[in-house]
Amino acid sequence: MTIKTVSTQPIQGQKPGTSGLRKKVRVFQQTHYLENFVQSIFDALEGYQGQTLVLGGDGRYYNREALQIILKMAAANGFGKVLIGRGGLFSAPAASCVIRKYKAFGGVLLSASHNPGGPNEDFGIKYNISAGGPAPEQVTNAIFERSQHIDRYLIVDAPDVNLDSLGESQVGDMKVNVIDPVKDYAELMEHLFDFDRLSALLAGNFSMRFDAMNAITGPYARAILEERLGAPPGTVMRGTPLPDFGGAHPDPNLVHAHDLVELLDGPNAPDFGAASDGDGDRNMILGRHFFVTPSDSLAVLAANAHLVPGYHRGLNGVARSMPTSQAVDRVAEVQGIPCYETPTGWKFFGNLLDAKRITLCGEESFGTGSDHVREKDGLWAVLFWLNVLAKRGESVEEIVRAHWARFGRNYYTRHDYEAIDSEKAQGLIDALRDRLGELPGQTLGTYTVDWADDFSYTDPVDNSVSSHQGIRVVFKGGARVVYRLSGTGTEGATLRVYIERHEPDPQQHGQDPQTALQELISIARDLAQIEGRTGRAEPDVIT
Ligand code: VG1
Ligand code: CO
Repeated sequence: MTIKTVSTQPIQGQKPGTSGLRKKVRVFQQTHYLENFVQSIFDALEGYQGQTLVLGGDGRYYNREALQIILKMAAANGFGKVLIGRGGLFSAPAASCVIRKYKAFGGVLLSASHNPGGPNEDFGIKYNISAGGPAPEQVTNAIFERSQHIDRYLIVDAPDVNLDSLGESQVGDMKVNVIDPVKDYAELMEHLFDFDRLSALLAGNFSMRFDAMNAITGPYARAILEERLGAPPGTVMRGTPLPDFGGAHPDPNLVHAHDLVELLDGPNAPDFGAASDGDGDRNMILGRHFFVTPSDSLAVLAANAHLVPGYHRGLNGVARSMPTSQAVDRVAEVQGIPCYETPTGWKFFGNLLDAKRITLCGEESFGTGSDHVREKDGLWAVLFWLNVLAKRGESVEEIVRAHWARFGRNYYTRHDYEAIDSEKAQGLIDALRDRLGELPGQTLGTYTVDWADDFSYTDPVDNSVSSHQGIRVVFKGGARVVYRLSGTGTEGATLRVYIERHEPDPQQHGQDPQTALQELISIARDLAQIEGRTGRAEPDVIT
């Protein structure tokens, strides 16, 4: 095999964010840009000679070209074998499943998740470790560090691999195995959930729709829901992954999954609706005329886990990202299990899952998962809900309302201010940080600040510290406002403001969250001087 050593120079700003490196496609297409980052990943790792690498992406624009480059670089760097999904496809949770099942050294995943795809849109790359999850901060820091000193990369001269037929081929001295991207994942799901009961549910009067948003979960949802469980054809909407997601935004929320939302709000609405994102790790859950917030979804799954075969023995513990509502904390308290609060991003759950301290975890950003893989998992959450629905024989709304009646309702909303000037955004956070000491005791409207901090996390397993993870302002009685800057945006900065309060009184559970949180929302705006500092009177997106 002929290995070429290509000389190169560091490129500014190749710093991995919340989940890897995400930039515009045209940024990735610059000379040496992708190659530099891939070589930096390999240079930051040790001991992979002759080992297996899992490779795949969500099928977005530039996926295939990037995969061919990475295959040739993996061969040049000495990997023994690559497992790649047919068509270059893997959802994030399926890649995690395959890494674990075949004891791979790690995986390189290509996606920009819920961000749009296409020549003028977004692309992304991240590295997952042998446990199957996103690389922890020590590794991503080492990759970044390397990218700032890189002077060469290695690549072999070889023809492109045919990614469209299953089977083995060779790139240089490295084996390439094109595998079915769905099979191993589907087997894992069958092991966790009661497929007989799910088939019976879907064969009866129960009706559902799943919106794959022209993204990666289409093939998975069709294979599992329609082919294996017998849901009628057409249950899966927008089920073919397209390089530009059909021009849509593959973000499973009330705005971007509007066709599904309209169906569930309309006459003859199905009993259940769900959607997943670009790389298949997010989920949105809908009942007939009813939206389940991701924070509530995590709490409901935790409270009902014993009804599902894979979790019938109960949970070791649960975890949520810091800005996620505290609904799951109350379930953990009642169950007498630990509840951990981690920084935003799935990588922080990895150690807790590996150490068996937790079984379920989730984020407010439509992410839920468990110890079955090391990524959040959209379709898994859908199957979990279906299993709970089948077992309880109640509607989505009945289950959630009963949950609120028992645990109280955590009114919750997230307000995003997108593409704001990066310096102004940082200035706003810095100003809040400077005032943390003077906030406790201050009365704002009917609320009094109890305490405030800049969230810092010490990993209970390896004691690593991650600081500056978001400003928390907590009021007496437990209501909170959290401010943080996004680590996944590709244009300017995105300020996220998370607002929450607990309502124990069932008589008060029928309000719209924006109304129930009205006072806190205006306190949050004033406290951070959002309009004065960013010029934005209203958020761009309200979830
Ligand atoms: C966002 C979410 C975060 C999630 C991350 C990756 O990050 O808030 O909860 O883990 O996206 O999700 P940020 O830094 O923009 O707030 V995914 O589906 O893009 O892997
Ligand atoms: Co995603």
